[in-house]
Amino acid sequence: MYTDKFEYHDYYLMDELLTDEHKLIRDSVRQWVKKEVSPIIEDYAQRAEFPQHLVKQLGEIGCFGPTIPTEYGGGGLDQISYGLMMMELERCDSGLRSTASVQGSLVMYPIYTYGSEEQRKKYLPKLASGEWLGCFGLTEPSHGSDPGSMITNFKDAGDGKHVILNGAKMWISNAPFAQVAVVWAKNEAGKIQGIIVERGMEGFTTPTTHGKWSLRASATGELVFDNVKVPKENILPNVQGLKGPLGCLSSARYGIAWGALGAGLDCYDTALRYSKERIQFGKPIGQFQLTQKKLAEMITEITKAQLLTWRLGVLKNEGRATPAQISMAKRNNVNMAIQIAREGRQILGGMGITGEYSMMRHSMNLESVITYEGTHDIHLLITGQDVTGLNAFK
Ligand code: TGC
Ligand code: FAD
Repeated sequence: MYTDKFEYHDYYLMDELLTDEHKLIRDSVRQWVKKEVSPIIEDYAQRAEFPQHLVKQLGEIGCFGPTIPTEYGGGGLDQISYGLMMMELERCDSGLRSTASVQGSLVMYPIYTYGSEEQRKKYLPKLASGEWLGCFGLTEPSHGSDPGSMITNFKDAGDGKHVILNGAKMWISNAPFAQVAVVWAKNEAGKIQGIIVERGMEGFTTPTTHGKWSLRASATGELVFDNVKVPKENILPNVQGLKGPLGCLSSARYGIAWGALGAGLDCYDTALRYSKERIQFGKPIGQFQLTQKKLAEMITEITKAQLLTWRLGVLKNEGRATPAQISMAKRNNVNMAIQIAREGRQILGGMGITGEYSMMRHSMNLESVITYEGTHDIHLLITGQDVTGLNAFK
């Protein structure tokens, strides 16, 4: 069974940039992960099962919507606290972080930012506590990188109280277990709006996606809307257009940048420890120059990513982080983590492919992380557009 022997690596003394509260938050999430999740996560991933019992606990330790004000059940914390939490969750498993980032950044964030006061009061406390799980429906079978072309739509039901929702969403994290879905759909004028759909509404189903080799401990599914009658009061009133869902993605991508750092740190830590213990040709494999090259490059990339992410957190706290800066960090850090997982697995030799170590699971998980919330290439093009002023998408 995979156990948690993790040691933190802080080559540039980044801890000195954190407050005592930040360190307390990080360490308490780390302790929870070590006790409650690390001993079971490999089994759940092997069985492709979602550890549903952790949802309530994630709420209890404050991992759902930590930056949402306390009056709505959130933590009222800053962006670096949020990032540190995501780092600790993804150090264990990207699927665990996915559950939390969808709930906080993609479900609570839009309800808080674009919702009415009634919607905030009705949904946020239950989502914060983990009593309800939420999901976010943007991607469609035929529209992934280009969500602006979506076809899911709603029309007035003619009774003055409801709209009729039709369409389908695909690849939706948390969908099979979610009580609430924040769905992005076009209104009769063709403008994108957010609408809250609840489990149990007639015509709404959430088939599970089977056969994934990645994020196996995270539940993924579809959202199918067949003439679903949704109360008009469930429409998010304060945003129209693609900037609504993309604003949520800015929050989630920021969390992923921190999360990927966690996965990279865990892979580096595992590889470093193994390199000192494993003897071949009469010496530890860490003594060979080729192994040292791998490890030295890993800690260099981790340190660069730590600096990038911390600075982004400061800018985000000040309300100055741009979507393009967030894209750069998401892209860089996920790529850094996936490279470290691949190189680290090689340091472990054959043992690297087993569930005795976290490496292969991280490596497979990160194949999703490098694709969702905007692919590696989409983020490159966002940076390209930002620096040239020329749009490659149009
Ligand atoms: P474009 O014309 O560029 O923009 C439309 C409007 O949106 C504004 N905007 C943003 N606003 C806030 N945050 C951002 N990050 C923003 N990016 C753009 C933009 O200013 C504009 O506003 P306005 O007022 O002028 O209308 O849109 P486009 O159609 O050309 O598309 C641009 C593109 C390709 C970058 C974008 O669509 C994109 O990011 N595509 C990738 C799709 C994506 O990331 N999907 C993610 C689905 S959710 C998910 O994967 C969850 S996984 C969760 C988990 O398990 O952890
Ligand atoms: P496509 O858009 O078809 O892209 C295929 C390839 O074409 C990619 O390599 C892409 O980079 C490339 N490409 C596309 N356009 C361009 C271009 N203009 N220039 C150059 N290359 C281009 N979505 C949600 O809404 N909610 C969720 O909770 C959610 N969870 C997910 C969980 C998992 C496990 C996965 C795998 C996905 C999830 N997604 C979710 C969907 C995810 O956001 C999409 O998979 C992603 O945005 C890419 O869309 P696509 O898969 O349709 O690929």
